[in-house]
Amino acid sequence: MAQTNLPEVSSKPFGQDGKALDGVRILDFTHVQSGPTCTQLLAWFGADVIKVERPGVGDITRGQLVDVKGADSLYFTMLNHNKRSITIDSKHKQGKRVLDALIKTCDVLVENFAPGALDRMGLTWDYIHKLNPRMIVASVKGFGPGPYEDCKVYENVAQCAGGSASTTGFRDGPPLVTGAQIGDSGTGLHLALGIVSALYQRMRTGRGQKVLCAMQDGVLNLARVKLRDQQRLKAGPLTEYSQYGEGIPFGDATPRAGNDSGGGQPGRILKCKGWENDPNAYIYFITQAPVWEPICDLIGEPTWKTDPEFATPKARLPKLNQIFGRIEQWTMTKTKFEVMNLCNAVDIPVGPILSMKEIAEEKSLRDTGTVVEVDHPKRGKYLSVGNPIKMSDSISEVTRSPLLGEHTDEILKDVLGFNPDEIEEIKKSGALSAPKKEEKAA
Ligand code: CAO
Repeated sequence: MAQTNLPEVSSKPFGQDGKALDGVRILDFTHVQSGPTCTQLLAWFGADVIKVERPGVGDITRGQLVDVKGADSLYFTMLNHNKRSITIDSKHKQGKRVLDALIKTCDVLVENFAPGALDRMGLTWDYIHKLNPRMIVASVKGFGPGPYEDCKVYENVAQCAGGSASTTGFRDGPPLVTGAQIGDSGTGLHLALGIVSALYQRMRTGRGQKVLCAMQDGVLNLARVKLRDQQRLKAGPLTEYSQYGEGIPFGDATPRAGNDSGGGQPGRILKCKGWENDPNAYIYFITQAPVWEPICDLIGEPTWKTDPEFATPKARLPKLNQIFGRIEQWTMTKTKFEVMNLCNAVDIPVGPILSMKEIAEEKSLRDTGTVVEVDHPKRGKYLSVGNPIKMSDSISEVTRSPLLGEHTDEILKDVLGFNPDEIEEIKKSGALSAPKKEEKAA
């Protein structure tokens, strides 16, 4: 066994011996999407996440894309479950006092401010490390060190800079960004892994460290197969790309591959019954080599099983348009779910194009807690995505996002141990509340 200094094996039933990150306290200085995704995951694993927000305003997303007047937006509520909120003006002297106390008591500070903003608050690594040498300081930035390190970055900027946009879309169309938030949520996921690893290393070293995830790096990590293809170009055309079969020469950079599969198994999105009126009546169909024969039988082309023009994957590569055209003639006679049932029965991998409406209504996703209904005092019931990482001994429950500053008092008293006089003094200073209108105007 690799580790010998572990405690006794728990005798409690699985799921009843606390959560994975019980006892870990996070000073959550994140906003918008990338950072909040990370701290939400940590909260689901049991960490006590204390979100620090600017008095009166809070995370800017609270008021963005508002659908229920007077309530926090879905943008905010869906990214900040299971957290507590405290309002602090981080540039106010008394605000700094509260922040210092938080730094001393927390294990991790997570932030995704614009480059330099944390330093401008006086919270440099040296300052934090001196106050609490055990603290892990985790940051999302747009770019790592280099020519662009000072740039502010949002999702689509990262998708473009990380190689995703140049390789997404159709060859004869412009670069495309994807709907999945690989720049924001993807980088938040990467950061969460860095934090958990740093916590693990701290058990050995006793000290904290800096953890940095640049969004460009996170996107590139997810687009790794496209850098693979970039290097393969030197050895000749990328035969699994449709443009090879179409006789279109390759340039010097990985091209956009439309809906071609990124692996060695050719795949396409094909129309299904009803496509004329339903924008999602499509299915992803993969002509995986081991199931070529069942495919031929299903689509009514049994001779293709033995015809040397079609029988081997190599022979099929230049004819993918013809082959998928024939398969589509068949899929167009069935709904996407009928195709799914018929194909899965003979182990042909296919993916129905599910709309968000269908996903929201899918019972199995509700049953596993991947889609959850959450109640909120100001907006009522809404749907959210629960923890996609399921653990048998650390069960996630999704609780609603906090109202702005909802936990300010309990954090000052219970977490930081300030006495009533100190709390009064801090509050009176204005460090925890929005400036009055006249002060703002002045
Ligand atoms: N009290 C006082 N001031 C506060 C505060 C608080 N509680 N919280 C934030 N602020 C201040 C910051 O100190 C900063 O002030 P200065 O610029 O004067 O130092 C100011 O608010 C604005 O912070 P910001 O620059 O981070 O915010 P922005 O809206 O201008 O930029 C974003 C947003 C996302 C582009 C930028 O934060 C960024 O590039 N972050 C890193 C990359 C990232 O995470 N991007 C993904 C965003 S998710 O889509």
